[in-house]
Amino acid sequence: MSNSAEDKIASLREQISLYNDHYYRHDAPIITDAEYDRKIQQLKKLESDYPELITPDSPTQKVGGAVLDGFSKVAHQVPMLSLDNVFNDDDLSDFVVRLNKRLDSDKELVFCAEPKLDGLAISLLYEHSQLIRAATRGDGSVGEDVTYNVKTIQNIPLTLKGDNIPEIIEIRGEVVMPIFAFNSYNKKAIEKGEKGFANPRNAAAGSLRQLDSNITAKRPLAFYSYGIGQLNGGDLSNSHYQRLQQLKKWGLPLSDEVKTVSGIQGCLDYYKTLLESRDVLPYEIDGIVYKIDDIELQQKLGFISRAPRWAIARKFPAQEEQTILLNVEFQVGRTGAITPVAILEPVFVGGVTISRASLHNRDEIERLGIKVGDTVVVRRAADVIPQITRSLPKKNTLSKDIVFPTHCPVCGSEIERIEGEAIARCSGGLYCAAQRKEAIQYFASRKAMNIDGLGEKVAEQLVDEGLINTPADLFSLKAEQLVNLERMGAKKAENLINALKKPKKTTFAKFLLALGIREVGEATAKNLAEHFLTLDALKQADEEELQEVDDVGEIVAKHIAYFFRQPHNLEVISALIEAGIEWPEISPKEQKSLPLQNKTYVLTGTLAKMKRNEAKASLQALGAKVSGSVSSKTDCVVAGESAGSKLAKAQELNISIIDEDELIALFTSYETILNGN
Ligand code: JCF
Repeated sequence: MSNSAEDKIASLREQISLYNDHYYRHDAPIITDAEYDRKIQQLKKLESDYPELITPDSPTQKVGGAVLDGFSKVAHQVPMLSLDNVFNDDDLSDFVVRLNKRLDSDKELVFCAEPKLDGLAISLLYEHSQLIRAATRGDGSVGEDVTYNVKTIQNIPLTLKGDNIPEIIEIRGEVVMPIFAFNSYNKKAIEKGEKGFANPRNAAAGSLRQLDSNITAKRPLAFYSYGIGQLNGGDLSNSHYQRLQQLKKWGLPLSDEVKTVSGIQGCLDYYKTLLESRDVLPYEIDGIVYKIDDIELQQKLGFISRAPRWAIARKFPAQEEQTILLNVEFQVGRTGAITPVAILEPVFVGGVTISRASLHNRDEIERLGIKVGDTVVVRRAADVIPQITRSLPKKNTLSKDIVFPTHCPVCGSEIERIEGEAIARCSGGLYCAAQRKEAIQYFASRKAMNIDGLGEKVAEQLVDEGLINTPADLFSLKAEQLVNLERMGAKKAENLINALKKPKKTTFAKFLLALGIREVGEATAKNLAEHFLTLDALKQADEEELQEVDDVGEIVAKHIAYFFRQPHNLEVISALIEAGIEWPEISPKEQKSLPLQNKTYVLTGTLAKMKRNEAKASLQALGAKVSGSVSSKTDCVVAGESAGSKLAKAQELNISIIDEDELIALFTSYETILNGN
């Protein structure tokens, strides 16, 4: 016997016992299930090589659960066992072959097959049809009394209904949080700034093991039966499958997927079918459970310390693996959105090797609380993009904070993050190479500069070939430069050059739209043009003045002001004007003459009879500017309830002040204008 085997065994047992503690006692695993299974397999292998080292307290010999303080203890009359696992078809076949040998029979064995739900095992004790006690599995002999909590689970009947109900029957099954419920619960938790659960299994276990059943009652849990423990009376079938169907008739929930299958091939086929429908099941499953269907054969086979000999779990490939976060890169999208991307030590999960995963945005990084160097969990469900779902406790004390850049990694422009928005963006706009294609395409689009023959493909080629960097460069293109582009030719090139002559005569509104300022669409561009009349006036407007424009709120005003502060954008604008783009001046006379033309109003305090937005819109409809602060330029202050410093300032500056009723009277007198007549 090698000393190192003994050491390895001791070390594995110690590790596993720590993992068990976190998983079963705290409902907060510190490694993935896949990693845990590998540790158990390693230990099993060593123990089978050195059977003299097996001890009854080895994690391979006992059920891993724990009993929490605060719950009453329940002794299970019939031990609540766990299951042995296999991870491939060969080991599953070996299991069936072994059973045939043990039973000294070569008849094809019939199995009851079912999905292995990833939740928490529970025992429900019914006496005279009444649910009198519910318990967790605990260590298999002693569990926790969770009767009050379990009674809040909607699909568990408090009374069994039907014929031939045994005097005493203990039903065993799994409590889960259905995936749909888990997702919506977590979404809400995250919106509230809470952490959410790592996965549906933790959600179920954490919800059920609450000392306050009011908390459990608020959690969307569900139960599915898988077997019977203690049993007195009744006259049950000798088939495990038929017994489960009987439970269903008495009102107990049963998974729709439970089936009987025959022999090795039957087991393999069932596995394949269920693996394919894994993602459409309402609950998370981590494998298949096969049980000998004949109860007499089950009894003949009996069990070893922690698991029955007549059952096996065939695990599915893991959807979650752990790996190291090596670095975080920041990508710039076509709209300037900055996306942090996790660079991972490559890991095989869900059938593919993953080395990168989007971290979405800064909020997500904060929520995950991850640092470079951390061990993270990567999840990849079939056909879903890989996600980092959580970080595991630090192994690496040298972890480094993820630093969000202040400047665009592509063009060096400042990165802008509007308060209340999750996405940070490069402010480079027209100047940033990452955004060039998008910007040029938008510039040329029908509703903006309307350049015929300049669609997505051509814009891409022009940028990729280095023929243009900004929309201004479009106007110095020569036909000779275009003819060699793919699918272009002389005729098309000439057409495009001709088309580029036309948009030079445009309107101020279309020009503004073409600049692609964030959140400035057609309507806003038109309002801006009509309000400011000239490009210079617009460039100089501050956020407050911008908000005087119809439809321009705080955020849009920020975007506009920001855009015109960027030197790169001003350069592109100058180049465009120099290239000959022009528009007819909008004469102030074209504006409708309105009663409050050139008057500036300030709204302050609380309005009781109308919304502030409505008041603002009506004032603007009458031609007034509505400003956020009182100055010598203010013509009138509307003071609502508990108006404060702005009212005082108006008094100080001797500005005319009206109350809400006077404002309403004003609106009434201009009713015809406000109603659009
Ligand atoms: O779905 C399960 N997690 C599950 C666990 C299903 C079963 O039929 C089980 C089990 C644990 C022990 N059967 C046993 C005997």
